[in-house]
Amino acid sequence: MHNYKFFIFGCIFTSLTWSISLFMYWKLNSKHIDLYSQKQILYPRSTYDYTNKQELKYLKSHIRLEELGVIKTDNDIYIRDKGYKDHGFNALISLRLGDYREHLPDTRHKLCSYLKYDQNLPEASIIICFYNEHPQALFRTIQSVIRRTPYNLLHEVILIDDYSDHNNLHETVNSYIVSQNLQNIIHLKKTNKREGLIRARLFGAKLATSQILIFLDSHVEVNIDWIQPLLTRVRDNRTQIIAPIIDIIQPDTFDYKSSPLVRGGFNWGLHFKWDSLPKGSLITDEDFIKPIKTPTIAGGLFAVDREYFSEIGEYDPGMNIWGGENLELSFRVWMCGGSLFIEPCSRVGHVFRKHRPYSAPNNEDTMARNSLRLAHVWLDDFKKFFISKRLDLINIKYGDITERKELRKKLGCKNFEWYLENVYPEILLPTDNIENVNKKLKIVDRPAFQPWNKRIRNYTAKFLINLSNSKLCVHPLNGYQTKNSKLVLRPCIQNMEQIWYKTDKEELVLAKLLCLDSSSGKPVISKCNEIGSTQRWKYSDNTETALYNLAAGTCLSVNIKKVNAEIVMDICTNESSLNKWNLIEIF
Ligand code: LR7
Ligand code: MN
Repeated sequence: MHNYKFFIFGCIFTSLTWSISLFMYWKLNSKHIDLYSQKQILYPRSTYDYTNKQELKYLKSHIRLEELGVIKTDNDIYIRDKGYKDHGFNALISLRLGDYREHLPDTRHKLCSYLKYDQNLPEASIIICFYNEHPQALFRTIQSVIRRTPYNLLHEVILIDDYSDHNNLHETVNSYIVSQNLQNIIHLKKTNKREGLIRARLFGAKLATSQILIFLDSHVEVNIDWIQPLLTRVRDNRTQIIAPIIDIIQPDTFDYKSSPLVRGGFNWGLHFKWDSLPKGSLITDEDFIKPIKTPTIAGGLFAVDREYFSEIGEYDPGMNIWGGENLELSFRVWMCGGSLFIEPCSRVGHVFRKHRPYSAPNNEDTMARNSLRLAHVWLDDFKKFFISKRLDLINIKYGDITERKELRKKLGCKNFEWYLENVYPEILLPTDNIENVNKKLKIVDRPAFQPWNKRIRNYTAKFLINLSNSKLCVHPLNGYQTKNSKLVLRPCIQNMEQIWYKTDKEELVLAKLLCLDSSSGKPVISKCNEIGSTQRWKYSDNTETALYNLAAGTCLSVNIKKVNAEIVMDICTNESSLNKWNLIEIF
């Protein structure tokens, strides 16, 4: 009996201690979560309310992102097309996404989520400069930073408006900051004239006050726990500059896609490019979370110790508007005693636009100017490879570079040959003989990855596209092999001209050759570009279905039901029978 009592007490005592320790453990671990949600209360947000779901029912598409591009009015078309022109992406979707998206895929390797970061990392000043940015793209950049950065690690966000001249952009951004009650953390400043991203960032860096600077482009979304790996490494070694993995935000749909682990390189045109990792770099799971030593960084997103940034010579203030500063910084850091790494557990999505939507004053080729500057300061004899590739630049003025040359001397930097041999030994030189080339090619797996690499196509079905209640099918006007051929209605016939192959990436490939594409406003068949969007088509059924294009936000239609009627893209309505199709399967 006695023993039994002890046993009961024992049980109660053990469970109590367990509960207390579990509670303590939970309390400690949730510390950063608490701070995080406190922030959410401090900074309430508005999100885009998509109310008109009724109209979309017949598409039977349940993914919100896919509905966001739907065109309903002429004004929608205007917003979309002006957006492509002014920003290089689908601004209708950007607008409707609003200022924050809660759910981004966690694109990190699974081991990253088990890492515990030090709670007392140094604080960061985030510097974002922008020129005529689409407001919602900028707001998402800001909100993603505010909401996905632990409260105690975010010292300030410094927004530099590089003398934007789009309608009241500065005012719009300013009122947004006030309306969100973010004045204490976001400092918005404007340059006195258009400076370009290099001098705009220098201006921002001068205002920053915390130990670590993080530069971001104005159209990014930072992902879960993005900042901790960057801060940890810069704190542990102040001469390392650390970049995240740059995930891909697709410009037509704003789909967020994971990027593989790659590193930065360059070619003799002095263009940045991505390279594969050396063979054997990624074998065990742990390999996927190790920092990646990189010869160059892309330039837009990186963390650096503020004092080190200044010691090493910041940026070359003689560089204009855009281009080259990323390679200049990369060469300088490696040659003058620092190093560059990519942290695979830090992920930031960046909108890869269809084209650069702005030019420089007087149409200056600033990439050429800036590349000449960096070649003359840093490349030693190797600059001949660049110059001989770009004889067209011979008369271009690149300004005075004395100060940058002095900086190189003052810092006692190593030469470019050292850099090539020690940091980027696999780069091919125009003077390499066959033997050398083969030796270098063995270091890495080639061809190197680019986000839009070729892939193997998987076909999942094949069919004719028949206009409902008719005997007419979609047919290429100039033959199935002709790129950019328009499409018309012709009597249905089972041959190469009319058999469409559906792929697992939602493309429709005519005769396994060219893809149905909405990119030029009118549907055409064009080279399959492997990045989807204008070539991605949604349908709900095989009969009486709409064929909805994800990037266009409109549906495949005709204006009249007759032979040779042109196929067009039109607003998706349920009433019209001129946009309903039967997909007649062929086995
Ligand atoms: O005159 C200007 N003033 C500015 O403030 C021109 C641009 N900007 C701003 C602009 O709004 C943006 O926020 O500067 C930022 C970068 O300009 P982008 O987005 O036009 O550059 P990018 O993404 O096309 O190009 C890449 O290369 C550039 C070379 O100068 C910069 O280093 C960019 O930061 C860099 N972007 C990235 O590294 C993101 C990943 C791309 C890749 C690969
Ligand atoms: Mn960019």
